[in-house]
Amino acid sequence: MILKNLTLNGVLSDITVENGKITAIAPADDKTPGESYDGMTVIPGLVDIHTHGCAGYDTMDAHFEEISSYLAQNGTTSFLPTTMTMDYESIRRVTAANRDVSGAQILGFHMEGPYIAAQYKGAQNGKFIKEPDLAEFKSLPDMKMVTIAPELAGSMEFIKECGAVVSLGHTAADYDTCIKAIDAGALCLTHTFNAMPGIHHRNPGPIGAAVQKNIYVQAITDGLHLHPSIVMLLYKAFGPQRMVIISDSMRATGLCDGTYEFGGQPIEVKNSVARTLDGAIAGSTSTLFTCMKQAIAFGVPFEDAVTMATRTPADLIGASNKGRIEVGADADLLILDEEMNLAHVMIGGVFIHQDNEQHKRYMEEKNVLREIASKFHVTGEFIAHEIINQGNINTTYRVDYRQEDGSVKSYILQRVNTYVFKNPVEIMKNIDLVTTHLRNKVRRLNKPALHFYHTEADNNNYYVQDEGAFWRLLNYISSVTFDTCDDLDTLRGAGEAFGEFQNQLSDFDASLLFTTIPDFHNTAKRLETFFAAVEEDICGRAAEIAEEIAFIKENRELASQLQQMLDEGKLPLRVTHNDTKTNNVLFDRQTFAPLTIIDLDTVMPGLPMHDFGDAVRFAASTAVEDEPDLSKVSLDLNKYRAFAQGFIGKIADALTTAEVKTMALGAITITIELAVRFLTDYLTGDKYFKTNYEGHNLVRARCQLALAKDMLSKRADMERIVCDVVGGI
Ligand code: GN1
Ligand code: MG
Repeated sequence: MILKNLTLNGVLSDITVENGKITAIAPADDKTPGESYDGMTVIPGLVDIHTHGCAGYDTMDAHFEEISSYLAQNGTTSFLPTTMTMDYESIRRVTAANRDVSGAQILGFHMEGPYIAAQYKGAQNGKFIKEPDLAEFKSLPDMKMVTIAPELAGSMEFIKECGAVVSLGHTAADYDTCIKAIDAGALCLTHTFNAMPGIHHRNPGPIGAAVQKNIYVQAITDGLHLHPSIVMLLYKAFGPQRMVIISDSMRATGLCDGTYEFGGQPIEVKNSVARTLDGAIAGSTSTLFTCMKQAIAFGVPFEDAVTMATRTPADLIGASNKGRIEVGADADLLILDEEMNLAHVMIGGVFIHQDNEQHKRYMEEKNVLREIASKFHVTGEFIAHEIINQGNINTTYRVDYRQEDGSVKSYILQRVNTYVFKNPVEIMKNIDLVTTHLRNKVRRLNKPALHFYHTEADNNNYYVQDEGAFWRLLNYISSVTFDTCDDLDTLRGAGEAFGEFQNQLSDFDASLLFTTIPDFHNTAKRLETFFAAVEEDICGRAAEIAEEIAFIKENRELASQLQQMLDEGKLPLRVTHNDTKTNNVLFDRQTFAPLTIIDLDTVMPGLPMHDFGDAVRFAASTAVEDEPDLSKVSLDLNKYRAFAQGFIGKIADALTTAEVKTMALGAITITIELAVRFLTDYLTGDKYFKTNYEGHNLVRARCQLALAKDMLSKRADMERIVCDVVGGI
């Protein structure tokens, strides 16, 4: 696309944009085809390296869609969401939030505190202030900038080692300390003059040091934080290559006066000025575009003010494709009308519209989820949602609520797949019984337990929407999960967790449970269904899987053995989980100790060999469950042993000899069974498992069959390992 007749640095120009980049800039030429922007000016999209939020949202809410959309509409095309002085977990949540946003792009994060001086905390929350902690900081991904007070113990080492741009701020440091910090690598001052000592002619402080060393200075040029003459003083001392305009905007930006939350404290916004209850200014309510225009009004030449809000901040954080109109740079552009008001915004080569599709979809989904979640007993004010891409059956979201004290409480909201679970009410009855039974046991272990919330209207642990959509809400447990895991201790832990789960249910009366999916792990029946689907071949896909069919036929007898033994009464039924993928174990974020088992939909009478088998086919494989490159797929016997030690170690006392002897067979059986289930779904039109692409079920099935083949070749080893584990107990 060619944008024609735009004034660029005073020259009438045509700008070519291709694949999100600027690919040509030429003097305007009447013969060039394209959209004409007569009388309009083009500048780079603004880059805000210090913003806490806008439009009602704060970076600490860990949701960026609304912020990103509002910033984009107001000319900021990329930014560093800036965190507040708060606890580690709250900051970590921000860095883990979804960054696939419709508007302004996230270039990384700016961490403002907690390594700051209490005396100059400004609107930061003093409760969370602490000394620099390098290990903690390094565990937070994509921190591009950090504001610290250099007088704190450990600062100099932190500045040298932290790997981010260090900006000095919220500091009481004197000139000499700041010079030392700059020599150690500090590169910037944070909202210069605000939250630091000013300049005294014999005591020049941080600003004197910044002048001396010619580092970058951030300035909030909203007309409130700095007197216009001070804006000019900074401009004259530092120039457009060193002075960076920031907004330091907070969540009230774009909204009316009122009371808002900021870093866990109440903030009063009156006549657009935000203050804490002690009167400290608490960020601005201006966008970067407004700040830039203010700087121009105070006397900064237009082109220099633009540079200070675009190229200079981009250079400071090493974003060399941002903040400039040059061939090869990202096509983030603002088109201004004759009064220098914002007319059009382009991000990555695409014009931003009020009715942006991605944003609209997000907002629609949000409204639905807000409505559904409100049916349950929840506390706080709904902030936003995020999809959790896990599980092949149900659809799972995290929904976040802001509490009165400013903290965020998350819940899990899940839509149950009623194609798979024909009778979800029975599932919820099972879950109620099972969680009640488990809660009593888990309490003693001081571990978190799953809790399903009830609806306000009917006191059910589920809510059915008009169209029949079936929803449930449960507590969110902060944790990590693994799809693959190389650490043997963690795998052993997962085994122990599933083993413990089974033990905890050993005194549970199985007759109370509904069968949620009949014949779920009846492998013999699964095979029958498969061969019937091959016969019918309703999608015409059987011919391409001839090889797979042959393998399954060959192993039909073997894969049916466990079911036969069960039918003959040679194996006891126990209450089992039946879906023991290791990503159904939640682990502690720091210690990787297992916290709890999730996904209780299929808790039913079953065989422990199936639970063992399902877990090892998932976790002891050398590849993910749907790896297309079969040469990568095999059973890792070390991982297998680790899981066996954990799982069998916990339940061995209760196992019969027949169960021990068929443990390895359980792994082979369930791997073939799952391949058969994926293939049956493929043959019948992909209705059961969620798929991410055409042919996904076939890829999954082939991967499971490759794994089953490898297991068959290692069967003797697998059996020996089980014997060793049992013998060693
Ligand atoms: C399904 O929903 P999810 O991803 O936990 C399936 C399991 C399969 C698994 C394969 C109710 O589990 O049986 O092993 O996919 N659950 C159901 O990834 O069919
Ligand atoms: Mg499941």
